[in-house]
Amino acid sequence: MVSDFRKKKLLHVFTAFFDTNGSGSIDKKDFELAIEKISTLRGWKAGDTKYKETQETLLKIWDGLQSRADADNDGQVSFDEWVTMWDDFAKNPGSPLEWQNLYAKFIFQLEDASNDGSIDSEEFSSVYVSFGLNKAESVEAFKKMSKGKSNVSWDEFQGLWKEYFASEDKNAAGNFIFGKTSF
Ligand SMILES: [Ca+2]
Ligand SMILES: [Ca+2]
Repeated sequence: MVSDFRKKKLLHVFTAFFDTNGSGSIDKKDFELAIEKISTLRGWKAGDTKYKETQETLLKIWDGLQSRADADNDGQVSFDEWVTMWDDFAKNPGSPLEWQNLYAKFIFQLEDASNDGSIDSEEFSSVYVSFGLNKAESVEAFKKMSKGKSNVSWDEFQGLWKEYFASEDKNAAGNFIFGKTSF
């Protein structure tokens, strides 16, 4: 059984970051849209190296996600399939799937716009605003996640990431890594 609290966290990531076209399930089209959206945010054009890298990474993430989560093989990852997959992760957060690692790294690097190996409040909140989240809430979420520090490193982020998907503790700092302050 996955608790309501964890389900709400999973729903937030599903809705805000994966089901890009709002169809109620995740499929390849969502990733194609996300590639466009992120490239527009960063000013990359089709043919640019960064555009191609983003496309390659996101399509790899989709392949990995679909092959592990799409249990009924209909080309769509439903919310129930999503929850089942993350519940498997939560049982053994030390052994993530390859696509889960890729996605964690992708989000971190997307936020680390200055490419100095850590993310700050402005970098964090501007990415989430581009995904439709509220700026003030994202800034607040950063404060909670960083416990008041101005930066979060990749090492710290990986620990916070595990907490997001596995922790039942409502006060865990990891609950805030996706820009939301309450569930
Ligand atoms: Ca969709
Ligand atoms: Ca499915």
